[in-house]
Amino acid sequence: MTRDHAHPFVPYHRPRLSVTETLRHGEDFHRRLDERRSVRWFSPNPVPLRAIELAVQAANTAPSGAHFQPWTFVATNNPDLKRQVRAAAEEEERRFYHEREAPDWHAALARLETDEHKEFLETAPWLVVAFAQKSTPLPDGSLRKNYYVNESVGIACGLFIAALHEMGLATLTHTPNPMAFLTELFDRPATERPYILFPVGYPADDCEVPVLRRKPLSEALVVVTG
Ligand code: IYR
Repeated sequence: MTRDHAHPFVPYHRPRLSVTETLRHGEDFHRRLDERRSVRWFSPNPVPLRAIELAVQAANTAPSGAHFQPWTFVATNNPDLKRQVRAAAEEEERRFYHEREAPDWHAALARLETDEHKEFLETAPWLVVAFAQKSTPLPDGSLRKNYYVNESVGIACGLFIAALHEMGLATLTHTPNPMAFLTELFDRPATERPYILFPVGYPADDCEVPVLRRKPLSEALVVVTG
């Protein structure tokens, strides 16, 4: 295909798999992803920074609105900072669980047996916060508006989670409510807002997860044949 491009394009080729191989790759990938669970009990064993870098590199391959890549991942293994994050998150969560009128939430969350105690925010060797950039300051001092920020950062976070899982690491998509305290603690600009807080580490040896079932494909996929 030859077009007169105003911007540089390069050919894009992927190895053409046979149909059998196509399906085998899909089955293998699904089988591995299906072993992932959100974890709330972490081993304190250290995780090298390189593992976090690799997961963020995977996240950084996400498609994004206008390819503006509107995310920043901020990682810390600083015990003092983790303690401050935990204290602030638990204060918000105490309000959520005890003071706010949230009966619908409480019923929906019952089987997860979550409460306001967030020990994992200190036990997990790393905390990684995904920040969403509503706009991005450019070198010339102007502010670029970003598009489809939620979708873009959501996809990046999905890839981040999958990459951690591939490395045998675990995480939790933790969203203390509200999360504004993270902007301050991590000294992020006002153009960014905290999106998801990920504790990252190996699951604790005695880690348990609630018994949940994934909805069957028949509920997840509607096929309209032509
Ligand atoms: N943010 C609270 C409550 C909570 C909300 C949802 I939706 C969950 O799937 C799990 C928990 C907490 O982290 O405990």
